[in-house]
Amino acid sequence: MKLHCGKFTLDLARPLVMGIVNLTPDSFSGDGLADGTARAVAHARAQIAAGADMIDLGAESSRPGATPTPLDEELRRLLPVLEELAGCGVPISVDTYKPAVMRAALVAGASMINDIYALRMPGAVEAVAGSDCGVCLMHMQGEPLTMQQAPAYDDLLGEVRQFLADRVAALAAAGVAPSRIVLDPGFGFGKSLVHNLDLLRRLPAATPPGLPVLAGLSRKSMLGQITGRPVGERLPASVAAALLAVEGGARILRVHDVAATRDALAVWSAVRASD
Ligand code: 8Y7
Repeated sequence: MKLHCGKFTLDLARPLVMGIVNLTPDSFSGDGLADGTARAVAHARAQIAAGADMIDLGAESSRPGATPTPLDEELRRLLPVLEELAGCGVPISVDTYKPAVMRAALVAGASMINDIYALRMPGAVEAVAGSDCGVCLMHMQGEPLTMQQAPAYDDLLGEVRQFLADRVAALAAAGVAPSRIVLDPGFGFGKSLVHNLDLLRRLPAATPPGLPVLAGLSRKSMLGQITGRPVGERLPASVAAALLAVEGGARILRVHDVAATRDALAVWSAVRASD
C-alpha cells in the first residue's frame, strides 16, 4: 500500500511514524512551542533524526475543552515553521480544519492536511482538491469544546466506519484520489475510555477497508485513565498503545516520542515481518 502526499510517495509496507510538533501555547501534552520558531524547527529536525517519517505541525489546540484560535494567529504560529521545514526531506503535514490555513499551508510547502473535522468545514474539500496533498480524515463526535461531556453511540464501530466512508465518498466526488487518503478513528475525540478501548480492540472494524489507517494515542488521557499517570509520564503506555494499534492494522502512528516508537516498531517488525 502507498500513500501519495504531494511530491512524496510513502510506502506503507512498514508502519510509519508521524512526529507531532505543537505550535500552541496550551498543548495538553506539555510540548507547546508557541512563539519559538527556532525551537519548533529544531524539535522537528530532532524527530526526523530520530526516525520520523513525517511531521505533523499544529498551531491550533484541539485538546478537549479548547477554544478556537483566530485565523491570523494560527497562520502567524504556523507559516514561519512550515517555511523552514518545507525542504527537510520528509512530508510535512499540517493539522488544521480551516480552509484558509489549508490553502496557505499548501502554498508554503505542506504535503498533507490532517483535519480533525475530516474536511467538513465549508470550502475545506475544495481547498485540498486542487492540489496533490495527502489528506487525513479523522472521526470526531461533536467539537473540541464539548466533545468529552457525554460521548454516546448506538453502534460505535459502525458509526465511525460509516462516517469515514461518507467522507471518503465526498472527497472522491471532488476528484481526490483514494491513494491520497488516510483514515483515523479519532481516539479521544468524543469518546469515553470504553469507546477508545473498543476502537483499539476492533480497529479493523472501525474503518472502511482498503485505505490506510492512522492512529493517534500518544500521551492521551485514556492512557492516564488506565495508568493513573500524568501526561509527562505516559511514554510506556503510549508505546504499548502504539503497538496495539499496529497489531490492529494501523500504518501511521502519530506520536510525540519518535525514537521510543521506532524501537518498539523495530521489535514488532522483527517478530511479524516473517509472518
Ligand atoms: C489526533 C490528531 C490530535 C489524532 C489525528 C493530541 C491533531 C490531540 N490528535 N490528528 N490531532 N489523529 N489525525 O493528543 O488522534 O495530540 S490533537
